[in-house]
Amino acid sequence: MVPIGTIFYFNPFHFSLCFAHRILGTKSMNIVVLGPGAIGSLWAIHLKKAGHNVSLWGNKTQSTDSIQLEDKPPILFDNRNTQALSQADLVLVTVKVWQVEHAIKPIIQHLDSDCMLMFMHNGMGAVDRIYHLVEQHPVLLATTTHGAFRPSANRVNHTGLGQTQVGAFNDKAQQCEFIADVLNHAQPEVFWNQNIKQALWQKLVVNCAINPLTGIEQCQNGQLANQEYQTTIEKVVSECADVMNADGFKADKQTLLDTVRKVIVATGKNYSSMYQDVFYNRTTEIDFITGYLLERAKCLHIATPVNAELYQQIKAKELSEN
Ligand code: KPL
Repeated sequence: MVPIGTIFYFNPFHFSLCFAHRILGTKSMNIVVLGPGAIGSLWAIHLKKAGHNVSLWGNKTQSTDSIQLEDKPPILFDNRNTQALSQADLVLVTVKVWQVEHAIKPIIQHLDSDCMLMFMHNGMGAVDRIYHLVEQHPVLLATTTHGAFRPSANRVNHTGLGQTQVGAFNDKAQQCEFIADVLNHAQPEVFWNQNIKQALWQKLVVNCAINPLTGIEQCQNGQLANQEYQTTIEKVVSECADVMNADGFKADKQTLLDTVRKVIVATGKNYSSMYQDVFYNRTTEIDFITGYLLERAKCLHIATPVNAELYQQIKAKELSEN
């Protein structure tokens, strides 16, 4: 039974691109969530509840998998179903940024070339690296401030309401603005952003300021409000703003610093993703967060000594753990 209020969409690439989003009421979307971690699981549940055909593509080998949102009844999904891939209108890629290439390579052969690929992860630069594999598809980038946590393999907790921004990475995706409405209907609020890279840069600055420091200090985000960290945070943000400006993006140092401080307060009780990766001896996202910044800084001849020092400290931790 389809929930009341469900919005249905045609894949616009299967017929008229311009008017597709107006022709509602006929077909729900086929969606595969590639990498159902905390954020992926949250989207899988909400998209399924909104009436779409959602299946998962995760690490587990069994053909079905269930996810439970907080203490609600578990929801069953197909898992690793190649037919679901070949029928997919949208693949939502929510693996960690350093897993993108490994995750995409085996599935791409199964997808229709009109299938949209939406990448939602911390960090930048991963899609540029694999673009040659996906260029025939509409490619979208997304960034979200929803908080999610997986207390166990089949459970997800929604730890903080947030917003999601979506935008086109390539020309073929310029016509996919309707996807923001689809996602907004499932888990608001979702906005289409014509300049998604600007939004991703802003998130990158927040991550450059919070993630390495909390990983090194092994502290909650809120602890970074202490006086002892202010000079480092200010320098991190200032270097980021210089790189952003040189890279052609808008960046005001004070505004960025205010945003970082707001996130530190708003997520004060959180353990950042890098804190957790360091704590559990996992590969961190540093190469695509501070590492991306350093890469752009090198190309643009901008000095970033404080970010470089934080990068080295996290890399040293990664090496000593592996
Ligand atoms: O995105 C985050 C992360 O932990 O990766 C922040 C914004 C720092 C929230 O914890």
